[in-house]
Amino acid sequence: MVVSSKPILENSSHIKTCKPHVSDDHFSIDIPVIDMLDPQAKFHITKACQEFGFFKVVNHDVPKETITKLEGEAVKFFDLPQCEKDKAGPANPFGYGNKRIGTNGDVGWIEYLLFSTNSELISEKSVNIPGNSHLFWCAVNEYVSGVRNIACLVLEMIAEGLKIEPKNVLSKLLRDQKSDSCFRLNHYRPCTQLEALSGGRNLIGFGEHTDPQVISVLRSNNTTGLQICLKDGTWVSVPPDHYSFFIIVGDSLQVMTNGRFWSVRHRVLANSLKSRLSMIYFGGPPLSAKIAPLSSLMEAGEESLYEEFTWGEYKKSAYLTRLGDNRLGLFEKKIKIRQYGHNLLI
Ligand code: GA4
Repeated sequence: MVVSSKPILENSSHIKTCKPHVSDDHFSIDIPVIDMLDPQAKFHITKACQEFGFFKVVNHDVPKETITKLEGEAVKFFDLPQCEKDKAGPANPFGYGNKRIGTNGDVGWIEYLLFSTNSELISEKSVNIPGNSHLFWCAVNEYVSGVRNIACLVLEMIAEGLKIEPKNVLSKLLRDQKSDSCFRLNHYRPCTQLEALSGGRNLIGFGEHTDPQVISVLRSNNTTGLQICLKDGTWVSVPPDHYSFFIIVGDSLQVMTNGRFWSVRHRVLANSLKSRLSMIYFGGPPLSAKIAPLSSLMEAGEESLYEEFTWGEYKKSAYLTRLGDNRLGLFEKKIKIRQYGHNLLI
């Protein structure tokens, strides 16, 4: 993918574009869809995590009202005048952010709210939402509790699918009172001058990246934009589905499965006509948790592909990187060969 860092219009240094990919219009793959009520779901999930690092979940038990309530509150917030929204910022890293992503110069056609969330309630004091924010926080907490449950259920099914004990070995990281998870509301305004601005190129809403955490749960309204990168490097568009959730394997889960699962690169392209609103829960472990391959998963003679680190160390290093960097690369052991179906180090 070619990303241009050259401003296309004067005073538009925040705009990044990429070449339209042949797959944008002509090619789409069948994203795995997991029915949470299917008795075989754990095997389908495991396969999807290995092949795509990504899948869609249907027949979950988060009520539609929980979703629509938060969607309504988020729309209300993003509809506020700019000076009101700015009261909830800047995002360092938590709060309201506009165009800037992180602290290392990444930009996108986006505005967002980012909160920290452990297993307890998200504190009303964590970010200053203007006006009577009680309804907003109730909606966020109800939603986060629902998607955390989905993330934990998926992690338990993964443990079962991989035949690792105990079943809650992964989910307990997210349920821990000190879990370092976060939650993000992203708003991509329609870019009406898209054609003129980008000269046929696509405008980047949120640049390509992998999620550093264990697992992420994403949903959006019915506006397109999300793309994932397949293992062969092809970008494919993911059709939106406003009452389903998309599960994204994060870097930490790739490490804990010693590379069996795939932390998928993804990005969001701006839309010229419709605004896109997405909400993502990033399930992270406590800062002190060791991120290393699960011993019960390792085959005889199999070595870890990664140096040992804690989530706190990885997070610190991640925050020094640019969005699109290969963060895990810094922690990969240098020399490895593949033999007998598993990894050996020399
Ligand atoms: C990517 C996934 C999550 O959105 C996020 C992002 C975080 C941020 O927006 O502050 C980071 C990015 C994300 C990884 C590298 C660093 C940190 C921006 C950035 C350039 C909240 C997260 O945890 O990591």
